Amino acid sequence: MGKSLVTLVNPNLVHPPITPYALDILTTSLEADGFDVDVVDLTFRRDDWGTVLREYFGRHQPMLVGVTVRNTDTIYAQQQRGFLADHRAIIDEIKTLSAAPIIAGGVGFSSMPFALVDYFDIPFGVKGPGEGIIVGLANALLSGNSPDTVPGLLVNRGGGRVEKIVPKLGRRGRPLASPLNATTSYTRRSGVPWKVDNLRYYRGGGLGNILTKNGCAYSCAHCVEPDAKGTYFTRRAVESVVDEMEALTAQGVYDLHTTDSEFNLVIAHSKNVLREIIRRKDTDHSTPLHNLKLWIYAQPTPFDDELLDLLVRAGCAGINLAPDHVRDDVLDGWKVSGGGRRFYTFDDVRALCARIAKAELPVMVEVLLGMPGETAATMTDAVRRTLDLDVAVAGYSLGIRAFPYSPLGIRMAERCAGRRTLPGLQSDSAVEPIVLKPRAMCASIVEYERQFAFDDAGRFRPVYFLSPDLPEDPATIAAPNGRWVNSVRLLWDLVPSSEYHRVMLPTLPGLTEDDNNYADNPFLLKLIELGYTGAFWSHWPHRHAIMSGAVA
Ligand code: B12
Ligand code: SF4
Repeated sequence: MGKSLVTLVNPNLVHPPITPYALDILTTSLEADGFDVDVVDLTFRRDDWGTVLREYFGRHQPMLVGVTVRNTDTIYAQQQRGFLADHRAIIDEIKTLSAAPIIAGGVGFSSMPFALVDYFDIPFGVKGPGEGIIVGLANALLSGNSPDTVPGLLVNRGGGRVEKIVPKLGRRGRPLASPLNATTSYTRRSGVPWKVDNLRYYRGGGLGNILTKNGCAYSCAHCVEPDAKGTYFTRRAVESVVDEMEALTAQGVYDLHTTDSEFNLVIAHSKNVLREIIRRKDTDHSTPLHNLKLWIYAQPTPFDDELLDLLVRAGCAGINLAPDHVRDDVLDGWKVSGGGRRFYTFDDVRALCARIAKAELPVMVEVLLGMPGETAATMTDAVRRTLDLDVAVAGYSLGIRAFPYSPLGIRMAERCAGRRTLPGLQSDSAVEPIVLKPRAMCASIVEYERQFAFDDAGRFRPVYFLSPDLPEDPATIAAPNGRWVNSVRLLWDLVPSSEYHRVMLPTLPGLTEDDNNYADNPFLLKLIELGYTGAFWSHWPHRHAIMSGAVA
């Protein structure tokens, strides 16, 4: 028996299921501090989650309930599906079943945490890594201390007022105590009741996951991650990371996707992780790491030959590379380091793809179309030049979700200045022009964040940006819910049908059967049913044969 019981709930109802890694991390820290922890996972019971909650809370009275909110919505311009209403329904049900206070966190949650504490009407929240803070809160509640003594905690004062308990800051404005457990291995389990079941997720989703470092110090205009995860890199201890990989592969979870924002930034650390995997494989013929298949997210630089060689030897199975575009005029001021400098050119991308192809590692390149300055000409150039790359799959998306603290979102709010909408701001569910206010014009942080997900009447209205310089009718651009249909069609026209097999394109209802959205994607669900594992994109070129049953 531990000090007291903390219950962690996973409300993610999207399939294929993704292991709620965060809950293993929180469990590790809470257990290390002497708490009992139950994980109530609703993902595999998405059709009867109410029953699960009623049965669980009928028998258990935790002192604190934690809810993880991984995604706010699909962030996919052509299928703008929201998850917040489902999450709120689950949280409301927990409130009727348990008197325990509720705390929420998660990467999606952290993209608008003040607004979501208010929206879910819960007493507490956390932005960014939450293991230190949830342990602090559980101890404060247990000992009768005020939650206001927990640095970094978001506290709901009611009436739309949410405050952050200011942490003590040290060098370069970083908190004195790291909110992240960067030293120990996180406990990963399979088949243990009331814990995250890593093997079940692997069988049901084809991937496990592993974190080697947290945060991102870069400042790409479209990106929510530096703000939501942390604006600096916190490296995890190399031994602990590889111990964890060994534990997962021993449980039969062979395909591990990195959950770093980008695996190759802080390249010395990435190499050390890979060297440690190789060292164990070379010295121990029985280590389950021989079964490891590692899938990584990477930027085009830094990426030298040594990194490539180490990746191959460590068991890398595929690289998801994000050059995002090919043209300097579009990338300038967009893909930049924390200091505002561009960190790669398209020549770097071309050379890197050639080197990786030589090493026979599959690559998917991601291209993000529709950012400011995009025209039919720049889009044409981007498609042509990326199709020339020697890669297994090229994925194109059109339009970007604007978030309260992504550089693009901040800029859009400043340019609207609470007075006018901007050409390019769009939401499928908007019923009036989208007029954003900068933070300084809002009465509270809650008001500032909320406008990126809800309209004035409280309806879900996620804000997207699509370049108004693309070949759309003026009426489409003027309408708050206009669809960039011409641009989607243009994209399809730019790709010769001989290339369709290896290309992921945005779709519109009725335009095509192919869909590159991960959430409840029919092809993906079929892959899982047939027992495929590994990154979704690696099977994409064979999708027609797989769907028609020609390959199993
Ligand atoms: C890897 C990844 C993927 C992989 C996952 C592979 C795998 N098996 O894990 C794939 C490609 C499959 C994927 C899919 C999707 N993804 Co994704 N993904 C990521 C990525 C890079 C890592 C997520 C992760 O596991 N992080 C590591 C964990 C440990 O960190 P964490 O969850 O933040 O947890 C910490 C804190 O948040 C906090 N915390 C978390 N929960 C809680 C709870 C409490 C109570 C407390 C106190 C604290 C707390 O403490 C934790 C430990 O420090 C993130 C971006 C990022 N850098 O995190 C995007 C990201 C989470 N994905 C995103 C999205 C949108 C999706 C999709 C919906 C895309 C789509 N339309 O199909 C799908 C989701 C489908 C689903 N079933 O949920 C968005 C979410 C944005 C948002 N606002 O909602 C992100 C942020 C990417 C982005 N830049 O926008 N994804
Ligand atoms: S490198 Fe850029 S795109 Fe990648 S996580 Fe960092 S800020 Fe986001």
